[in-house]
Amino acid sequence: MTHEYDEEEQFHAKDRKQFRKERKHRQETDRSKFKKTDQTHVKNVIDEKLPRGRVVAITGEGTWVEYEGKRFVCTLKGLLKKERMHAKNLVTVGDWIRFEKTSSSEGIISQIEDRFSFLTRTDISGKKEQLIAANVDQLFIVVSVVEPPLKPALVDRYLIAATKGNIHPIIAINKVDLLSNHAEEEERYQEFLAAYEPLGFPILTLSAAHGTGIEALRSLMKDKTSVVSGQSGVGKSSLLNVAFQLELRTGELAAKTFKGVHTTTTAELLPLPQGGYCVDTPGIRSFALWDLSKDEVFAHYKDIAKYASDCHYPDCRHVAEPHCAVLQALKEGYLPLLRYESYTTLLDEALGGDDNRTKRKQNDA
Ligand SMILES: Nc1nc2c(ncn2[C@@H]2O[C@H](COP(=O)(O)OP(=O)(O)OP(=O)(O)O)[C@@H](O)[C@H]2O)c(=O)[nH]1
Ligand SMILES: [Mg+2]
Ligand SMILES: [Zn+2]
Repeated sequence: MTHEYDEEEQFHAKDRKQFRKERKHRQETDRSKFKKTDQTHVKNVIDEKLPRGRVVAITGEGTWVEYEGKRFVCTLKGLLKKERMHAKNLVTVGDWIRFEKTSSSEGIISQIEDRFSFLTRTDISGKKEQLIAANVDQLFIVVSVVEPPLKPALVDRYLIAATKGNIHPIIAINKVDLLSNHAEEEERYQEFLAAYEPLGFPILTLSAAHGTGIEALRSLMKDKTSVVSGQSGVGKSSLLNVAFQLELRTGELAAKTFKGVHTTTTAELLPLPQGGYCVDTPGIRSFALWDLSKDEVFAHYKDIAKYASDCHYPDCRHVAEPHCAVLQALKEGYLPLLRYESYTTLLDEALGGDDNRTKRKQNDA
C-alpha cells in the first residue's frame, strides 16, 4: 500500500533505485513524519522572535519555506512532534511556521501556527490523516466531463471535506468542449446541474481548451488563497495555465483508461499575477474522507434529509427500510438518482469508517 502511495504522489518517472536511496536519506533526516518512538507532547507556543515563513512546497528535498521573498529548504525539528499518531504529515503547503535559519538557504521548522482552514483526506493506507493544504480560503473541486467522466460522489466527498475544514467550496466542471459530440455524457452533465444547482453550491462551467469560463475563474481567485484539487487528468494545471499565463506541466491521458498520469507531482503554492495565491495539487486516485461519521453524511445531503421526517422509522437510513419517504421520493422522481447513489456510497463509507476507527483504536491501545 505504501508502494502505491509513493507511486501516486512521489516522482513516478524517477529511477526507483535512486528514489529509494533518496527516500531512505529523507526518512533518516526528515522529522515531519511521526514515528512510534516520538512521544513528546509540546504545546503550540509560538516564539515570536523566530522568522515567520510560509510553506510553499514539499518535495523530496524537504519542506520549502518562503520568507521575505527567499526560499529555504527545511527539515522539521524533532521536538515538534505532537500527539498526532494518525497524522501522515504534520506540515503542509500553506502552513505558517516559525523556523531557525541554519544557512542562507536552509532551516529547521520549530513551530507550526494553528490553521484557520485545512483540506485533509485519508491516505492510501487507510490509516492516517493526510493534509493536502492549509490556510486556504476556497477549494476548487475540479471535475471533468467525458474523460475522466463526471463523478458526483467524488464531488460530495470534497464538499464534505470543505465543510469540515472551513473552506468555501466551488465546483469547477472542466472540458465542457467535449460535450458537443457525446450525447450520453451531455445528459449526465445536465442531470448533475439539475441536482446540484438547487443545493446552492457555486458551479463553474469551464473549458481550458476553448477558454470557456476562464474570466470567471480568474475573478473568483483574485486576492484569495485557493486550492485546486481533483482526479488526475481533469485539467487542473491546464486551467491555471490558461487563466494566469503559467507554464505548469500538463499531461496526456492514458489511452485506454482515460485516466491522468499524475503529471503534477507536488503541491505548490503559486502567487497569482493579479493578486492571491493558488495551490495546484497532484491528482488524487481516490478521496476518502478522514473520520467521516454518518451524522456528517446526513447533514450534508439536505435534499435527502428533507424527506426523512416522513419515514416510518426515526432512525431510517433510507436504504431498504419499509415505508421510507426518501425511497418513495426517489421512485416518484422527486429525488435525482445520482444524488441518491452518491448518498449511499458515502453512507457505506461512513459505516465502514466507524469500523475502521474501532480497528485503529484497538491497534493503538
Ligand atoms: N478537451 C479538453 N482537454 C483538456 C481540457 N483541459 C485539459 N485538457 C487535457 O487534459 C489532459 C490533462 O490535463 P492536466 O492539466 O495535466 O490535468 P491535471 O488535472 O493537472 O492532472 P494531474 O497533474 O495529473 O493531476 C491534458 O492532455 C490536457 O490538454 C479541456 O478543457 N478540454
Ligand atoms: Mg496537474
Ligand atoms: Zn427513510
